Amino acid sequence: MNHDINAINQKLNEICASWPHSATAEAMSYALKGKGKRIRPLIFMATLKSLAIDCHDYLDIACAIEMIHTYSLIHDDLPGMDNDDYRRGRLTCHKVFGEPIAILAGDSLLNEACRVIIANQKLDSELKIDLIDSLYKASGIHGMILGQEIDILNEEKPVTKEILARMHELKTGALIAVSFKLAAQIANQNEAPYEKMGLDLGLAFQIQDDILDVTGSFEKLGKPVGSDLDNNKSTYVSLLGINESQAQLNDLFANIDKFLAQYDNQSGDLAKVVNLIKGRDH
Ligand code: GRG
Repeated sequence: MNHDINAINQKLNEICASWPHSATAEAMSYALKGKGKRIRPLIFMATLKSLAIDCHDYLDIACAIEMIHTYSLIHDDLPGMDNDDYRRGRLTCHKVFGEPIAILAGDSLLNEACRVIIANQKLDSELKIDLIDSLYKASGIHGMILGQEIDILNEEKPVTKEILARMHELKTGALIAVSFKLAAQIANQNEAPYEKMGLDLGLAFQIQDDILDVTGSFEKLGKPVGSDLDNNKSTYVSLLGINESQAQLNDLFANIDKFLAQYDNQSGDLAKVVNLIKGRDH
């Protein structure tokens, strides 16, 4: 796993070095090089490995996913959204570079992610178009952005468990699910079970996030605890309490284990990433 994280970080450094010297590029690199867990690119690489594909040929695609995730974090932290001062253990992008440059940095990461996929040497053009379609569908108005909108429009309102689940499926689940899906597309496998597993894992990830927002610490999380409550957000914990949230989390992980028993290969690469998520404290 550490080897994969190092490979992702090395490739991200190369991508950052390709940008013209500018304040925006500096802000993009600052946000990307923070201590992210690299969960989404690790999922993508582990899924490729479980399908017996050499994931190192597709490190650039792994980085494209991380670039889109990082753009979403920069924009989510802006004063017009969650207005957060800390992310990945240090000041947020807009706190260091100012709001206008942080907006441009997020926009540019979204653009550059597409260019990085186009530049891949291994994939044929048709498959590249399919991958770009899946990734931008998941991160745009059909996925993450719609989830973010539901989140914003429901702030300070009591929401049902169904609305909360849909919001998280789109906001957090879609990008995690597409990390599985892109690997299945490259391996020319049926994408459906991978996407379903990704949505379950995305929801589990989000419930954990809600629990950690209450039980975590600034040192571990790299951001203040209780920020959801401070922003008057409905969370699994505020809706169901810690015990019921934990029970739902256990059910989701039980489903995920069933998937792993069927689809993970003997090297257990996907199980390693799932275990990383199961045991996370930030
Ligand atoms: C602004 C378009 C737009 C979308 C924002 C993903 C998102 C939508 C907002 C992030 C807010 C948030 C903290 C959601 C909870 C789940 C989540 C995505 C946590 C951050 O992901 P990690 O834990 O972060 O993988 P690292 O820093 O490890 O990469």
